[in-house]
Formats: sequence, structure tokens, C-alpha cells
Amino acid sequence: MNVMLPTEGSEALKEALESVDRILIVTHVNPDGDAVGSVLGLRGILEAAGKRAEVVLADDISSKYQFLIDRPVLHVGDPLLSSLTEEDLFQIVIFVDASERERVGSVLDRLHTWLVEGAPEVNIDHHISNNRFGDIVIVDPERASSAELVMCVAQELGIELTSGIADQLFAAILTDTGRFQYINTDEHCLRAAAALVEAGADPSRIAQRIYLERPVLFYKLLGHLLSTIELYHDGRTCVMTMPRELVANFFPDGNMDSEGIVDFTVQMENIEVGIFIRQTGEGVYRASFRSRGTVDVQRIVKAFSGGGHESAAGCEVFGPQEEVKERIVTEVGKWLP
Ligand SMILES: [Mn+2]
Repeated sequence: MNVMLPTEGSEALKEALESVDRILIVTHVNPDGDAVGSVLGLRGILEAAGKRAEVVLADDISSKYQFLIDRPVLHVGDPLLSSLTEEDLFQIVIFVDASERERVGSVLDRLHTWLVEGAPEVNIDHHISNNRFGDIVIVDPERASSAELVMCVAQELGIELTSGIADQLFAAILTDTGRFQYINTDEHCLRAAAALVEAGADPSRIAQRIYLERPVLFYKLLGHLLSTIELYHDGRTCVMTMPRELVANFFPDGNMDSEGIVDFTVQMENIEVGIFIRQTGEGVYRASFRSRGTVDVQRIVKAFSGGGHESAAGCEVFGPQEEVKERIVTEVGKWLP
């Protein structure tokens, strides 16, 4: 399956893997579809190459991605990790879809206790903001998803993808391209997706599981949120806000799945930039940005120390709600053509 453009670093990774048997795979907090699909897919690929590979996460995998899990992943407090003997320690760690080491959250504090001394770090990512950490760097912001770089690694290792791995990687590409709708959707990711279907991925089943089986509460909440929409800059900027009380009413256990809500802010006429602002703490707001392509939202969120991609980015903003909204809208105004 030589459909992937080779990527810098994959040969170095192949060499490094020759002398190791135990590999640890980590990704960013609140793992999205690309993170989940890529780490699971990579684990399967490394296992097919005869290695022992484990995934350790700081957070649980969202219910809509659980169908992708073929074997349980480990979490930070897992007894298996705290009882590792000298011979069990992992010999290399691969960060996936994380623009900097800190993005893996609580995994980072404990990481050294699970690794042999001097274990090399591998950085597989496609964020433009990636700071190129690690000993082996496989970073290409031109790729629509980290999954495509994982496919490059599989190609380098000469591993045939099973249908299970193909499903995992397809889900990753599907979600990171917004179902092949974002500006990052190009011939390379479509070719990669086609190769995955050839290897047995089931696009319709994957899309159904991820997008068409949300709890009814999600839609009831969405109804409320749609009514908070405000337009600015001659209708080119759309802001949707979610007060914390609303979450408390709908999701008393605090487990709110808001992924995808922001997409509704860029699905109406004339919109260039859409923002979804939700309160996550006292005076703390999480803002997610989407762009239709004219404006690079990754540059907007830089003003708030955020990160992401050209068409999808996010940041935290602090202060009273009205002020937070005003600062965000003002910043967007600076970048609109
Ligand atoms: Mn990604």
C-alpha cells in the first residue's frame, strides 16, 4: 500500500524500533477522533510488527469513539503501570497529535516512571504550532490528520493494515477533516482514506457511530445553544455561547459532550468565522473557532495563547463573560478581510 508520500523522520523511527520491544504511545488530553484513531491504529501497527505496544491516556475516550477500541487502553493510575518491573519498562515513547509535550496532561508527570532511562521520544503530529520536541520528529502541518503520518510509518515498516486498524485510521481522518469538509481536505487525505477503505474500513458504519448516534439530550441542548447565536462584522462572525448553568441542567454529572457543536457556527450564509464559547470555571471560558477558509483561526487564537489549525482552533480566555466575548470578537475583526 504505497499510497502515502514518505515523510521525514519515518526512516529514523524504523531504525529506532529495530532495537526495542516495548513501546509506549501517548496523546493529548480530551482525545479527539484523530488522537483516538491514531493511537489505536499505531498500537495495532506496532503489534503487527511484533512489538509490545501500549496506549496511556490522561482522559477517558469519548463514548462515540469507544467502538474503535479493540483492546483496552491504560490510564494514568492503572495498576499495571505502577507495578512495572525493570524488565517491563518501555524503551521508547511516541507522542501522537500533541503539539508540545505538555499537551499529554497528567501523563507527563508520571511518564519517566514507565520508561527506561534515556528512552527516546518520538513526536508524530500535524499541528502547525508543534514545537518539534523529541529525538525523532515526524511533523508535517500539510497533512490533514496525524493518522496520515501513522500510515506513513506503517508503510515504512511494510505493515499491511487489518480492517480494524483501517477503521481506526479512517475515523481519525474523517473527524479531523470535519467529514471531508474542512479546508484541509486534499487529495492526499482522500487517497489515504481510499486506501483505508481498500484495507477494509467501513465509512458508512464509522460515520453512523460517530455522528448519528448522539444522545437526544445533545439535540435538546443544541436547540438552546442555537438561540444564543449572535452575528458580528456584517454577519461574517458568528458567536454561540453556553452558560455553565445550561450544562448543569442538561448534564448534572458534568459529563458534557460538546464536540461538534462549534461546527454549527459556520454552517450559515456569509459566515467566515464561527466561535463557540463555553464556561469551564469561575471566570474561565473555552473558545473553539472554526473558519470557512478565508481567515486562519490558528493565528487569531495565538492572541490568547491558544493553538490549532487554519480552520479549527481553540483557546482559553479569562474574565467576565461579556468582556471575554468582546475581546474575542475584536480580535476576529482584526483578521477579517
Ligand atoms: Mn489531529
